[in-house]
Amino acid sequence: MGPSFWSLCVLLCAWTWGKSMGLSRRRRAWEEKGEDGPKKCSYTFLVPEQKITGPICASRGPSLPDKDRVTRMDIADVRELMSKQRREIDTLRMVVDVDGNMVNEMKLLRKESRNMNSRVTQLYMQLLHEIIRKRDNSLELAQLEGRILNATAEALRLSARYKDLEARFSNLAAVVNNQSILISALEERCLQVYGNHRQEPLPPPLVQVVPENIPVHVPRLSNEIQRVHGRALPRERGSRSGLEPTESTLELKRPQTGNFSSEGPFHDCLHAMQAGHATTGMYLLKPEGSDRPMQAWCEQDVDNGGWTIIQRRKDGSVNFFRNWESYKQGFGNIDGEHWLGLENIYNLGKQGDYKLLVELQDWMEKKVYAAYSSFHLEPESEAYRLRLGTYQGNAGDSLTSHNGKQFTTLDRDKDAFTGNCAHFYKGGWWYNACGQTNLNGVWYSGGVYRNKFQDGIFWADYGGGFYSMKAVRMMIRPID
Ligand SMILES: [Ca+2]
Repeated sequence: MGPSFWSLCVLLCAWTWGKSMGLSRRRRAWEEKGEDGPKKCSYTFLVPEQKITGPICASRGPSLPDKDRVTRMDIADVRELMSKQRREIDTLRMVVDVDGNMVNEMKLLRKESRNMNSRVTQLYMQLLHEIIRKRDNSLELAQLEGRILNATAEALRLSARYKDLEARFSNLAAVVNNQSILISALEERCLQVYGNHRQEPLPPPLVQVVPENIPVHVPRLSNEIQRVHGRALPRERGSRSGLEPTESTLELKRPQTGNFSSEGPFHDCLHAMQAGHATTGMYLLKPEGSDRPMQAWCEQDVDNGGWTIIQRRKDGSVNFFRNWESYKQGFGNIDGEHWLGLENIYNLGKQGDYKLLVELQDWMEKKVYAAYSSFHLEPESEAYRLRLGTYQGNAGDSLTSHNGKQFTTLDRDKDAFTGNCAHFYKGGWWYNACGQTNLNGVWYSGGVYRNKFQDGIFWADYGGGFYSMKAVRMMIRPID
């Protein structure tokens, strides 16, 4: 259908619409006048085809009255309403979308909340576990403290008991000492009363000095026990029962182990140290004016070093009950027990002004010392008379009473006693009658010993006459 057709239709409609309007006005006039109108006729309207976007209500029934007819205004209203509803729908859809996002977020938040809850639960369980563990630790600590307290109380009790035993032992040792003295006196009286014609020399008086505190060693072994285990002791070792004097002179042997300096000879150990030999050990010495070298042990660590060892006791491995020649030449092992020799000591001492240090060690490993400000020996023609300076130390002065005395051995009696002190004291020494110390006596294991004579390695001012030292060293050094 072309545009001319649509134009024709519009014109026809306009014409018919004008006629109908005129007729309708005339009909209303007729109706107002109460007259019957002209004959009814029907009209056909051709309207342009329209694009319907919304719902259309159509009725197939009888034609609606005018007031019920759909007009353009109604359609526009409907369209406006529809568009409004559409906008509202869009709005609602957007709201729905937003709500959907919120729902997702809520879901995520709920999931996160669940995770947090499980984490909180886990932490709570851990906390409970920690609390229980700490409570257990507290209990354990309390138990440990209790045990420590018990152990401390036990230690205190044992300490008190030990002190008590120590005091009782000191008393007993003093009693033993006194009884030994008493027994000796009784024996002497017995001999006098009943007349003994064997012409045995009277023993020397026993040392009366018994300090209040005798060094205590646990377990304390007596010389009796020592004899029971005699096979464990060196053959040379002195013992009361089988002790015989030794006449041979032991050569001073080079030790198999230990320090040994091949340099030298030096005048003394201080000379060796000043020559750069600061290591304690064995050195070759040759005092000035002496025609023969000797081996000696140099102590370079004690008291600034430079000390020449002239005598050493430590384990009873060497017999010190020897004759004059042996004491003159020296004997023993330089790295163990030995006597450097009176002639060597004399040669060392005449080089200058020397001092003497006596180091004593008891059976509790305690060390004490006695130092003398000067020391030298007179020549053999004077039987190596001892010349000492003043005492200083913590062992007590038991050697000054021997100052000015000559040396006595079993075969050369130079002491002030009627008999020979070397016979009773089982050694060689600058005996008086017989004296306050006997460092070349018999090495007794355990400290306190019991014997008819005081022949142990005693230092009367430290331990009394019946306490034998575990270790002794005598050393000399030029005065600074
Ligand atoms: Ca004598």
